[in-house]
Amino acid sequence: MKTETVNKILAGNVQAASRLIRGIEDETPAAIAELKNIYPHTGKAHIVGLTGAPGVGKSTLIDALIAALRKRNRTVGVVAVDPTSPFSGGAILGDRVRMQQHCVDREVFIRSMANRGWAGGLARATISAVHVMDAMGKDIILVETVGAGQSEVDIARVADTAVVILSPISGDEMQMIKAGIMEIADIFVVNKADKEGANTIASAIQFMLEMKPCPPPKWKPTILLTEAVFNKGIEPLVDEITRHRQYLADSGELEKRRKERAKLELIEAIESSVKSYVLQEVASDLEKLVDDITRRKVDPYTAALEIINKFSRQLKPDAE
Ligand SMILES: Nc1nc2c(ncn2[C@@H]2O[C@H](COP(=O)(O)OP(=O)(O)O)[C@@H](O)[C@H]2O)c(=O)[nH]1
Ligand SMILES: [Mg+2]
Repeated sequence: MKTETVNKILAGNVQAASRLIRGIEDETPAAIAELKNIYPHTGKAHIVGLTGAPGVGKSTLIDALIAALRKRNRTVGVVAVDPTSPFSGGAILGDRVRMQQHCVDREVFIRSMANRGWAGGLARATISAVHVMDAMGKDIILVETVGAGQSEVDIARVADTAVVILSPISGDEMQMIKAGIMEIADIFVVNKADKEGANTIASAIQFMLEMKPCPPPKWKPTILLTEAVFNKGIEPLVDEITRHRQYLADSGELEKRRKERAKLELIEAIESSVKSYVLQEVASDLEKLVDDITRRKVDPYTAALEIINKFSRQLKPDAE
């Protein structure tokens, strides 16, 4: 259905898009319903995830990438998932301020997602914001996430192309390797190459890549050195991102990745709908069950199974 909001978003209207994303963050029913109308208009953008520990230079790099992409006449969307201080409850302002220079450019749309502490919602809100920007017609959408298992947003679940960023002074390489983040990288960036130790990190990544299992993967990740703050190494990064998109399309991998993501999104949607439906239905019994569990009359798993069994009997009246 083409509502007024949809028409505005398809035309690239920033206010309408912002309003919808805010609605999705707040999980208002109207915004969730509007997503349904947006969805048929998505799937065109190249979604690029940029992940790395705090301070490696992701935002600075994105800033430089925006400028380089605009020079190539590509329209850009940015979704920044910020780590949130549990005290302030707000997104870190720095990112917004730093990327502000592009705000006047109509072809660039930037949103910082604030994690207000709701479980599982951040991933969903992020993916939805990506969908909105996709519908707006952005050619490329950059998603900034904090890596190393600190974020609930897994870029592999959002992005077509995963860029993993390290820096010589972050000292988080081992952590990244442990967290399995290296495996999802399509492109490696060693930022702050102006600092000592960049080549050491690049060699360590190279060494690790050579230990990849047989048969070797079709796509061999490249390791690029950048100095985001001095705008160095940005053009080769844009080239590599573009090359990866081409590889995805040519190899059939794009289709495969998008299918996997659609499946994850579906499963997540089922989980959350079933959960809210069941909880609503058993609301009156919940208190009693909780009491029973607290008194050790029943364990949580058996109690959960009993609820589920009750539902499946309702769904299949002939069973039993
Ligand atoms: N020396 C140096 N500093 C950089 C470089 N890129 C970013 N920085 C600085 O590193 C700090 C963290 O950058 P930021 O983009 O906020 O990192 P993020 O947390 O990964 O988004 C800032 O003070 C940047 O100016 C670089 O290439 N070289
Ligand atoms: Mg940042």
